[in-house]
Amino acid sequence: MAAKDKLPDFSKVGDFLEKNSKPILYIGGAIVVIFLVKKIFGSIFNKYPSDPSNTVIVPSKLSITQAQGAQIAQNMFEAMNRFGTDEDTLFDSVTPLNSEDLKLVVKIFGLRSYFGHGYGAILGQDKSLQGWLKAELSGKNLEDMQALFLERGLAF
Ligand SMILES: [Ca+2]
Repeated sequence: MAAKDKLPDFSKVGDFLEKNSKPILYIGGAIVVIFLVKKIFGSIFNKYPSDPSNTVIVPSKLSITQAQGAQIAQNMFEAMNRFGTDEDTLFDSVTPLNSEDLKLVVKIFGLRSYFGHGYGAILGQDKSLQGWLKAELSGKNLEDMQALFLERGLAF
């Protein structure tokens, strides 16, 4: 009977939530669903091909500076983070790089959330530079880019 006596209080709380917080609950629920979907699909597709954050770079083998590597990573990001893809910028970016340079660019690029045609913070999946390239390029362009990476010891 004690539980029954408390029921009106719970009902009031329920009424309050129903009247005032329904939109917030829906949004909260939607966010939970999005993160669950990200988690589930992320375990299948995420971090492709792998998180490069622990890659060891040998400075003496670099032909570019850290700043140049950062600029190249940014240029490649911008070439992909748009509707369609600026293929010329991608190939012009990778072609002059040696193996260590490309490793540095991949490391600086890190994992960035990809959704649809470019960056997507909430719905996206974390992808490495190679993951972005695989999502953005197709056919001959993808094969040619994979060949450039393979020549530099970074097959994907
Ligand atoms: Ca794009």
